[in-house]
Amino acid sequence: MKVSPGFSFNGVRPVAITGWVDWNRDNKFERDELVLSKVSDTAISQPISVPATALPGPTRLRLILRGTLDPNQPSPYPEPCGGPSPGEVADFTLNVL
Ligand SMILES: [Ca+2]
Repeated sequence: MKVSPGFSFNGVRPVAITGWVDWNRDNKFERDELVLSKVSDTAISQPISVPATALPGPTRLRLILRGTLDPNQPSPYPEPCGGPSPGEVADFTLNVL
């Protein structure tokens, strides 16, 4: 997987990038489903290993980008269902074979 943060959040760079995959398709992102957590202002590539327990079929991938200089956040990495501020959340579909 390659992620390119193409913009900043109110001039805040770099950004924290997290990725989650709902491998067991239970509509929850559990701690062991975190596949990416990096701070960068350039494109990053991250290999993803599909766990043997992953269910085949359409699977949700969530990417969250958040500005890392928010003084109200104790960690640059947001939770999968938390609102990144400033930031952006996007969901994609992986087809697990
Ligand atoms: Ca899950």
